[in-house]
Amino acid sequence: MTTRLDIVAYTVPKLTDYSTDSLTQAFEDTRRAFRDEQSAISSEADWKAFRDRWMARKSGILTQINEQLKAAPKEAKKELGQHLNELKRFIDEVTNAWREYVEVIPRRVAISGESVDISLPGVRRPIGAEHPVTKTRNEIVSVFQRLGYSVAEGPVVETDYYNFEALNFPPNHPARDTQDTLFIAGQHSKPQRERLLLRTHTSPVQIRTMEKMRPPIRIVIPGTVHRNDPPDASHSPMFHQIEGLAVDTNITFGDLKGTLDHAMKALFGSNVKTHFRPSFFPFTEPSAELYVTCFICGGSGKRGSDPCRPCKQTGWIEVLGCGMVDPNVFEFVKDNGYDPKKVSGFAFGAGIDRLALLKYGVDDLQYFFQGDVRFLRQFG
Ligand code: 2NL
Repeated sequence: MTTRLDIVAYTVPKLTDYSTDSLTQAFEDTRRAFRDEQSAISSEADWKAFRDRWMARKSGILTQINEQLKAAPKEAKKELGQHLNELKRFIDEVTNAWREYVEVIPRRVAISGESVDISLPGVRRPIGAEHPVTKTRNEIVSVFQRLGYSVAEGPVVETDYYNFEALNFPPNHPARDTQDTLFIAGQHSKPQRERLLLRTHTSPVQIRTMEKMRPPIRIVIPGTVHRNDPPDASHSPMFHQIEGLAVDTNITFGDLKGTLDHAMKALFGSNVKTHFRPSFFPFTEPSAELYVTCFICGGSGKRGSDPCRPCKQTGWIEVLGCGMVDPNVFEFVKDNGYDPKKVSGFAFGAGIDRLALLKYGVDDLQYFFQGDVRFLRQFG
């Protein structure tokens, strides 16, 4: 059968030059040919011929390109393979859309108004990709689940009591000023501790969990938090945190160090080193910032002859804050078995978004919240 495809038919060139430029050009030509042929389809017969030409197992164009991959010199195989995979994805997407248009819809139209043919295939929905923040969150959660931690969650709209007071931020204490809080309007008639706000950290859930569960406990709490920060490359009024808490008899700073050192090796690779530097948080005493050797430059502070930006040439990256739970915090949940004379605990908190930026080498936080599939599908 003669179809309009013959006019623009494409033949796979024999590759002799495996340089990056030449491979990129060859695959660009292939994609252009594919698009040209596809735009020439005007009937179901065209569609079938087109599908066979590109997809047929035996000598379709994709198969022919695959043959070339086998024949390619070893050094070029990886790059050629990447190009081929990208081409396959592209072709799959287009052909699936066409199959829907040419095969499924006409059959559905033909039966409409009569009965429903339940043997028809369903509408194919494109498969999404896991969001990089979700991916990072799940990885961290898994590491702690393997250590026996449970996952707890709690409300995003919180009271002043759970977000500040029970975490050892007394009313009017300057520590509250370090977080620019978003309050629900019109609550001045309420006592301060009952006023509602968007939680500025996930810590309130730890208090809520301690009210419900007696020690010993091991929990991690992932979730969204809000602060009144204008959006830029490293800030967003909504972002994600994960916090952890372990309370038992005789929990020491050594347990904190061992647990977090293990977690960092599980997340960033067994060769990272950890470093604890004294810090301050209202709810822990002593408090520390945890640094890991920069997983971008391997701790050297340099990328080739350029300075390493993520670690500012120090070779170390700050990943989270941590410390031993302040006895003042336990006082608020003392009646449920958390007498600071009998139990001790450690806690930590990390910004998931920041870790995801570092992990995936993304240079602007805003990409995470724009929902652009061209960005998101790169993490599929
Ligand atoms: C950071 C630091 C931290 C905690 C969070 C916590 C919670 C309770 C008691 C004690 Cl209920 N501590 N959480 C402790 C130390 C640090 O977060 O920089 N987060 C992004």
